[in-house]
Amino acid sequence: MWGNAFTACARASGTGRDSDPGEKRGVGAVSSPTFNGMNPPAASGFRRTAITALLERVVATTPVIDIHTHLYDPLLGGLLWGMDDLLIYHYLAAEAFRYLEEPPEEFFTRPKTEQADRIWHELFLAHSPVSEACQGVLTTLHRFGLDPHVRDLPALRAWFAQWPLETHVSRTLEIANVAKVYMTNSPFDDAERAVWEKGFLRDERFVAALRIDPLLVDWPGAARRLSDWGYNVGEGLSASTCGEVRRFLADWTRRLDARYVMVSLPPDFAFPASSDTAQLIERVVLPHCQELGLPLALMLGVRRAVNPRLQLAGDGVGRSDLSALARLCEGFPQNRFAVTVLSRENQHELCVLARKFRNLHVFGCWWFTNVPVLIEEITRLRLELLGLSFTVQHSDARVLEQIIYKFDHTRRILVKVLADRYAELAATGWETTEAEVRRDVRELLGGGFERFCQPAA
Ligand code: HDL
Ligand code: ZN
Repeated sequence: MWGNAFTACARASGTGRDSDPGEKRGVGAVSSPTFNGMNPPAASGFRRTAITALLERVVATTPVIDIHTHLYDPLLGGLLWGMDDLLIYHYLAAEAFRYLEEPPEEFFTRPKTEQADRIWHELFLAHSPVSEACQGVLTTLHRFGLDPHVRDLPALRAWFAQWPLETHVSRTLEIANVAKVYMTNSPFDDAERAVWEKGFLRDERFVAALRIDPLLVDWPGAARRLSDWGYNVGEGLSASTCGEVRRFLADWTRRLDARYVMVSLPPDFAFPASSDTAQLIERVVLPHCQELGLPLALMLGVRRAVNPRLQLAGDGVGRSDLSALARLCEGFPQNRFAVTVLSRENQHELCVLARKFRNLHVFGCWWFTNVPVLIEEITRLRLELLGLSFTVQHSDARVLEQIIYKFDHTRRILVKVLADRYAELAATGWETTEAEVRRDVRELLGGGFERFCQPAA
């Protein structure tokens, strides 16, 4: 029982009454006495220490299933890695543009190393790297055993450049303790489509997700492309056109062995509606997902190209009307929806909706919410409203090594938040075994999502 695990930890940490071997304590004996029916006091210091020590071990050693990234199977091509890609990541570029004199258009014409030089100077040398994206680079270097304090960018570049990619991929996944990576795979990406059509030997650690934004947010443009690819579609959403779009989705779901279908939608996404987006979701995407037993992953609240001059760094955020999500969950109980929202203001409402609809799985602290202050706030909110039935984090990594810091930072917060919850349990006398803690953490770090993805029996 927790008492054993807990006592062992207390003994190991050499603190507290419970480490006294002479005392025989039965179930509940470790709980604090109730004071005239008042709530027992929160778990005292030594108990917290024991709980935190156990959680640090369990959270660190529980492999993560990373359910949304922009990483690629090494043989698919397009995988970004190494020091320059870490530095020119669009999160850092956006922060550097706040200091750089030159216009973004000029900056983007420069070679990657020159862009990285400028970002390194502005965000690490001329100003302390206190932002989450900057600290992430330093956490990553530290976990590789590198000392960025030398501030020698050429030496850091050379360290990365020496490794064969396959070796580096395996070592990075091992350091991050990530067991599986869900990619973002788009047939609308010309380079990627060509490799899928030719075929390649898959790395089982990288699984596919079919990303269909162009289909849903720019139907006229997508219709022209589907037509070029041999799908007999017209611009109007006739029954035959919808049938052809389903054939397109079926072809690519099969080619990728896609585990879910994903789209990101703007804050003004409405459902039900007469828009192409709503009509295609209702008449094509959801029937396809239901037929193949796939969840539809929705990422809601992104305002694309708020400042297009910043390219990938130019997107912004807006608060979504989540009544659209409520109508989807209610209207399509046979479909499953994995959802994350970009606006902090939408987080509470999303949790309440998840309490109403079991076909809604909440995941991740996406993009602008992937900062410690909000990861902690959002994870506490979800634990207190949803218990363990959500997925704490996805990395959204675009550069291989980012999975190290994105999960290192989340794991630290998860230990803190879970320690509070388990300490509250312990203070009521509820003992949790180490096996139960391991089960709970597995659930939160991707196990629950993979079960959510399984078609109903
Ligand atoms: O649409 C998305 O999948 C977002 O995650 C964007 O790719 C965004 O640019 C990003 O990388 N966020 O972390
Ligand atoms: Zn993403």
